[in-house]
Amino acid sequence: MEHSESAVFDRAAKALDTFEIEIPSWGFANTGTRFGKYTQSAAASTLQEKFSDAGEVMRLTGATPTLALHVLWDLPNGVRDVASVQEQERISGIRAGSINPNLFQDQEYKFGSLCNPSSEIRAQAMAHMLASIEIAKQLGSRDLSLWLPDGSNYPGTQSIRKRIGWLEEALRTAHTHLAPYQRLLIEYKPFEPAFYHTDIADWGMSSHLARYAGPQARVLVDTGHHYSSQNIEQIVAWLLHTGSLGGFHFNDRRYADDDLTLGSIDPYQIFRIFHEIHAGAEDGLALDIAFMIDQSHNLKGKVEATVQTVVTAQELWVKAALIDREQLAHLQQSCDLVGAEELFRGAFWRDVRPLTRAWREARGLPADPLQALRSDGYVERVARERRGRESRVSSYA
Ligand code: LRH
Ligand code: MN
Repeated sequence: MEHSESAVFDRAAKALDTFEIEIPSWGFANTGTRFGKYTQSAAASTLQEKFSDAGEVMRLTGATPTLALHVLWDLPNGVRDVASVQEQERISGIRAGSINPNLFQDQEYKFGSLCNPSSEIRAQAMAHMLASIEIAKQLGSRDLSLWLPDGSNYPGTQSIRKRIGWLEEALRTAHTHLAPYQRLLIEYKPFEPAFYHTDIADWGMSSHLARYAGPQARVLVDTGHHYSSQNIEQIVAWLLHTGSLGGFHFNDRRYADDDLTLGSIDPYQIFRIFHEIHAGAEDGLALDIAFMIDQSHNLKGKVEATVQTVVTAQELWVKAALIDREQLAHLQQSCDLVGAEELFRGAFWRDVRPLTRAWREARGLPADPLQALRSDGYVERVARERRGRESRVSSYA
């Protein structure tokens, strides 16, 4: 790999030019934990406000052209709300991204949705899945991103294998309703809200269900959905190798599914994941990976936390892009452990902020998006406009 300053900048610019990350509408809403929700006057609660905030993040970063939508939170009237989403797309210049069904709020889903022992309730859940796919079709959204809270809290209280059978059939049926360009992303999570078994608990279960459902189904990796001792980049390597990686929900955590901002606890984790992806691309793997953020900003300013997250993701993406993988391959082949580690970790230590700043200036973007946000008055303006509506807290967490 060439190491001249211009070659390094070109490599960084090439990586940043193709780096896009989707932001979640729910990241702009008032959220909290079961112990409390600390509302913010600038928080978004309407579709217009969520698309407006997404537009501000795109204006400052140039890397977030799409907004993930959660059906019951953003389209409470189902397909009838598609026109209002399209209206906001026109006004904000932000496109609707992945469509996320809500199979975790209705009282009927106490014992599960697609895995519920009641065939009536399974049918109700399937109806919501198909309505979500129809919404995605009308919006031209490619990804139907599915997370199920389904599971149980006590041993012996549910048939795990019966639930697998119901799930296989449901996802295969859903797959038959996808348009040819669409994908079904299957997100796994080891626990919460279920605390004995979760029906889609790990990458193996999600991979099987994707294969069983059909060729347009893939695995979605939420970085917060792993036991703390799990090697997530190894899972990513396996999913790249088996061609079943569809996308990521990026966030960070110290303990469980904490949904903290990306890179706030373990930035090296995301760097190691990004390395696997760059390596896969350089080895010619046909990659089609949706990068998405899935966080809840309970304490940080919501637009600020989102801009901070995008900037951090861009920096970690460039650090990993600048690894001299040719040289690394030699050191790995010769088992020069310290040599390989120093090269690998050295890329992580590298301060790439001068490169990302120069790339932004070259693309007509603010060199420091966070600083630009702090001085452009957007948050103060929307806080004035939205003051007095803090109480409208979304039902998320
Ligand atoms: C579940 C999850 C899922 C979403 C929700 C907002 O923990 O990660 O992706 O539906 O958060
Ligand atoms: Mn998620």
